[in-house]
Order: sequence, then structure tokens, then C-alpha cells
Amino acid sequence: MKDFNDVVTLEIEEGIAVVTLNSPPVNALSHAVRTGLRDAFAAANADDTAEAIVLICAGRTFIAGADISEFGSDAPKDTGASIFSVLDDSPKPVIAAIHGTALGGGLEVALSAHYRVATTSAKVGLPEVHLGLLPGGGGTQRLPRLTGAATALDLITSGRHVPAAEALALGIVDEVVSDDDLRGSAVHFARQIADKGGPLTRVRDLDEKVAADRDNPELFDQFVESHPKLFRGFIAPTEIVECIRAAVTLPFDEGMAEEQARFQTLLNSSESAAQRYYFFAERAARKIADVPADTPRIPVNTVGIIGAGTMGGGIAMNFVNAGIPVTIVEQKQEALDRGLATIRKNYERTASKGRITTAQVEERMGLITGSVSMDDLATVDMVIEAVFERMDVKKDVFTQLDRICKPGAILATNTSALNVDEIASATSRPEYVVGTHFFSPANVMKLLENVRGEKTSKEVIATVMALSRTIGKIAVLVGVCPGFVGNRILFARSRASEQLVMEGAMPWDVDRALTNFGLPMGTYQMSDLAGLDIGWVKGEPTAYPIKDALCELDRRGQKTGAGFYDYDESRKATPSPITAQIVEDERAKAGVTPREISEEEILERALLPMINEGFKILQEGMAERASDIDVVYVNGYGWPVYRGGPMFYAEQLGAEAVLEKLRGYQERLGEDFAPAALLEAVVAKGQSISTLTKADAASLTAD
Ligand code: 3H9
Repeated sequence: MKDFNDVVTLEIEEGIAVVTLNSPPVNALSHAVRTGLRDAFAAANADDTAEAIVLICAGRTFIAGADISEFGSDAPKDTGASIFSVLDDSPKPVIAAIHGTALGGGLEVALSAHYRVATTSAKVGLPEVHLGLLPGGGGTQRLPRLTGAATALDLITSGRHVPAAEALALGIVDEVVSDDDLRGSAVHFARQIADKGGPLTRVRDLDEKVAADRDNPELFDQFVESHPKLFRGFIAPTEIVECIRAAVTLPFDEGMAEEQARFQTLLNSSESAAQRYYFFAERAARKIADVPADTPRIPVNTVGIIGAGTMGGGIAMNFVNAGIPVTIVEQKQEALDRGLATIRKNYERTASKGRITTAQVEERMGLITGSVSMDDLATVDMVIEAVFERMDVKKDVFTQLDRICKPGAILATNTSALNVDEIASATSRPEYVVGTHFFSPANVMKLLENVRGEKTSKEVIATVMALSRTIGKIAVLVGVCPGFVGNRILFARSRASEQLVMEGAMPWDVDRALTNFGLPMGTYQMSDLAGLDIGWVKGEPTAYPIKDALCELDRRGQKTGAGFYDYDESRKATPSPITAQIVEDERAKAGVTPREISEEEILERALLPMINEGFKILQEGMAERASDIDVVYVNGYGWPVYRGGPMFYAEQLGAEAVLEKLRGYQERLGEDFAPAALLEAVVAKGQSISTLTKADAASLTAD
């Protein structure tokens, strides 16, 4: 067996060269891998005893793509032919043997081979679009030659992972084989090809599919017109369309040149930098500095949910979808029945869209047990309460849970604002108490803020973080503080928005600035959606007089057909003259002469306090790292991923510029804009923002 760069080996088996790539965790195409593969293919082609070459990977997957961490880094550049042309130009037939996921550059390697054999469970895809990129290893040129342009447009702009059976039907792979013996099947396939002889099939030479597309040039504009959302704010999809158009209209080499040029443009864009950063941010959020990966986890095979309302029902669905049985407890049978009926309706709606079968609806409902007695939670491994958001109510529930639940059960609260430590104090086992802050609708929203109490044990944290993945959530560990990470930052924006409106902007001006920035909703659209009466009690003024006045008029948001905006029957919002009048009255009461505020100023004054709050959160150790704050914002609040998140955005603006602007606003508008000590320290020490950890924050602000 020959070894290349410690990551690739070459063996000859029954006259077939087997090139095995072994570069954990995902066999990404790092410089070492590319060099190793190039040398191994040269050796295989030079070996007279080998008639064909099988490329196979060790470990959990075929090549998962280019090594993303090399983009924009000082990693050595290739000299000589690309790995894609090495395979394409190989005089001996090359068979890619795919298991796991062949993604991005990984699928492009396979498409450069002459044949592809995949296991039943394998998936293939070109997900570069999620990194703000396009396939830069010939994927935009080869895939359309196999599938036609329409399928290539769908697959490359969506980045979806295509199961082996579909890949076979689409012509992307040549054979699907059992999961048990990929190597044996691939060597057998290679032997047949070698025995058959004849000219090699190179994807680059196929013309039938793209020739048909040449007669239908309008398909590209039609695709763009029918997918408006895909292109909003993102630049990669447009470039992808142009590359696939080039695959149809230009000879292969010219199409490749077009692909390269456009790939480079995207690689240098701030959008791709943000999306690549976010890829690693989401994975980093799973790691907790003082909770090592091998921390023992508590088995969670059954879950109890208290509360069958919208939140409790949504939470229950997450577990049931993952095959974990739940017991839902309500106080009254009627409320329980209503809650269970809503869950059933949700599943039936999903089934009517063809996403699950009717048998699955019954299977999932079969995993739910309803009860009106908390005593039925005596044996569950974990309980999540989703009851009314009031400290005395929560404490009462936890006192009962402490009495009822078995030792070692995890007791979780879904509070979005209350102090988890105080809730834990109602029990004799605060080390088992944790916060699991789901976002509404809980069966849809990906984000989960897991709240670490002062006494929460490492085992409980490790369990809850792992369990979050099992139920399909992207979890971030946060500390106990009002609003945790997400809502705390949102409060800062709400205060800033209120100031802007009092000073001269209308609520819809604030919203327009934020949606133009890329957020799905502005402050006031969000407020109308959530309900203006959260935390409002009739006759009791809050810090938001405009909102109070709207509530007094029973304009409590979308649910009452009016809030900051007026709504028609189809919930289309229009700026309301009633709101405008209230705003003017409130300004007059405060003695303010309104002035015109530019969109640029609105954006700065809405976003800088969010960034500043992010620094304060990190400084207080309420998030593990700056990038966790970004994960919260991208997943829970629709922050456009092509802008990375508030902390990454701050990095792009420049820490110094952020500090200077905050100081300017502080001088003009007061202490709401006072820069966080951590921001000052970051600027003073020239530290990068997006790589900051809790420990960095502590040491930067220690002196
Ligand atoms: C590309 O190919 C461009 C080409 O067209 C250009 C050619 C010239 N690079 O997600 P996991 C790490 S762009 C570097 O937790 P899973 C990941 O950070 C690329 N590292 O596992 C993590 O590290 P850690 C196109 C990578 O089982 C560890 O591997 N390809 C890469 O849930 C495990 O990852 C893609 O976009 C990478 N390419 O999911 C595919 N991939 O343990 C990106 C993973 O230190 N990858 N890592 O946190 C994925 O979608 C998933 O990782 C995969 C496995 C489905 C493969």
C-alpha cells in the first residue's frame, strides 16, 4: 500500500487501483488532500497492473467539499492541474464510490470521474449557495450536461441534498449499491468497465441535455421570475444562473472560465465572508468551554410537557417528531383536548401537503399521552414547563415537580424573561434545573436558547445541548439575564426605535430602514405580529406611551386587525393615520419639534445599540462567544445570514467606527448609547470581534 501525504492511500485489488482518502472529519479538499489525490492518481495511472481506478473515502462520508476554512486564508495555492482535471484527463477509467454525503467540491470531484456508484443511503448536492458561493470546480458546467439546465438550476440554487435513488433517476449517479460493501461493489463495477473497454465517458463531452436547453433560452429568465425570494439580498443565485446559462451556450472550457471568474467574485464578496463565518459559528455554538464533549449525558427517553397551549403543543411536537414519547399535562380536560386537537390539526395540515403520510400522523399522535395530573410526570426523564409567565406560577409548578419527579429528572422552564435561578430555588435540586427557551411557533422555529442557571450541572447542560440537536434545533447556551440574549438585544432596539419615533421618524420609516437592511420585519411590524399588549395592563403606563395609547384604543396588533398599522382582510399592512396622530400627540406632550431623520441615521441608531448590547452580554459572560450572539440573531430574528449577525456586522463596520459613532450618539442622546466597556477594550487592544469568547471578554475587561 502506498501512502500520499498521510491522507491518501493506493492499493491494487484484482487489477483495479483503489485510491482511499482518509482525512477526518469529512474528507474536505484541503491542500494536503488535493496534493495527495493528485499524486495517488499519477501513481495509479503509472501502474501497469491497474486497469481502472476507484476513488473511495474512509470514515463517515465521501468528500464534503472544499475545505471552507482555507477560503480567504493563507493556505498554500495549488500548482499544476486541478484535481478535477486530473480525474477528467485520467487515461484509465475513474469510478467515484460515494457514501455519506458528496457535497460541493466533493460532488464536483465525483462528476469529474467517468462513473459514479453510490450507496443507498448516500446523498449528493452542490450546497455552495449557502456559503454565498457557486460550485467552482466545474459543477455548474458538468451538472447541467447530466441533468439539463432546469434541474441544475433547482439543485444548485437550492443546494439541497439529493438522495441516491433520486440522483440515479436524474442521471447524476450511474448505479446505487447496498450500504454493506461499497468498496466491493465499486471494484466490481470498475472491473466490468475495464473489461468492456472502449472510449471513456467524460461528462464534459456530453451535449444532448444542454443542446435541448439551447432551444429554450427563456428558461433562465422564467426561473428568476418565478423564484423572487431566492434572489432577495443574496448575490450568489444570480451568478449561478449565469454560469448555468454559460454551460448551455458556451463550449466547456469557456464555460469553465466563466465559472472561475464568477466564483472568484463571490469568494471576495462580503456576503460570502459572512455566510462562511456563519457556517462555523453554528457549529461552534455546540461547544461549551467548561463542558467537554465527553461529559456524561442523562438518557432522555420520555419527556413531560406542562401546558398544552400554543407553546406547549409546539414543544411537544419537536420531541414526537424525533420519536420521543411525551406526556402533556394541562389543568383542565377541556384545555387538554383543545391542545391535542391543535397538534393533530397541525400534523394533518403537514400530511395534506404531502410532507408526512397519514400513517405518520397517527404514529406521532400515538406518542402523545394527555393528562390532567402532574403526578403522571413521576417517571419521565425530563419535564419542560410552558405555563403562564409569572414567577409565582412557575415557582409553584417547580415546587410540585420537585415533589413528583424521580431523582435525576431534568426540570426545564420555557420562560422567556424570568430568572431561572429563582425558579430553581423552588426545588431541592437546582443542579437539575435549566431553561429551554423555545421561540414561537416552537415546532417551526430553529432557535433554542438553553439557559444555564447558576447551579445547573454540566451533565444537564451537555444533555440539553445534545438533545436540542436530536429534535432539530440550533441551540445556543445563554446565561441568566433579563431577555437572555435575543430579547435583551431586541429591547435595546425597541428603546432606540421609540426614541427615533419621538424625535421625528414614523414607525413605518423605522421598519422600512430595517427591512431594506435585510431583516424580514422592522420593530413595529414585529410588535404588531407579537401583540402590543404583552406586558401591558389597562390604565398602567409603560415606558412606551405610543404603544400604550394604541392598546387603550384596542389596537393590539394583527390579532385585533390594527396596531401600529391598519390591516385588511388578507393581513396586508398600511400605515395608519390614527397611529400617526398618536405619535404627533405624544411628541407635542413631550414638547418635541419633529425633524426629518435620514434612513442612514435610523439604521445606525437602531442597530448600534443592538451591537452594543451584544458586547455587554459577552462582557457579563451571558454568551459563550460573540458568534453565538450571531447564531441567535440569524436563527431567531431573521438577521440576514449574508450579513453574518450583529457581531460580525460590527466587525465589518470596524470596532473603532462603531465605538466612535456610539460616543457621538451618547453625547447627543444620552446614556442609552454609552459604549460597553468591552467594546472600548476591543478597540484599545486591536482585538477582532467575531472571534471573541467569554474568556477573552473577561480578560480584556479585567484591567
Ligand atoms: C466548495 O466545495 C466549493 C467548491 O465548489 C470549490 C472547489 C474549487 N470544510 O457539520 P458537522 C467540519 S464549498 C471544512 O458538525 P454533520 C465542521 O466544521 C463547500 N470543515 O457534521 C465540523 O468541525 P468541528 C461545500 C468542514 O455530520 C466537522 O467538520 N460543502 C467542512 O452534522 C463536522 O461537521 C459544504 O458546504 C468543510 N467543507 O454534517 C458542506 N464540512 O467538529 C459543508 C464540515 O470542528 N458541510 N466541516 O465543529 C456540511 O454540510 C456538513 O458538515 C456535513 C456533515 C453534511 C458534511
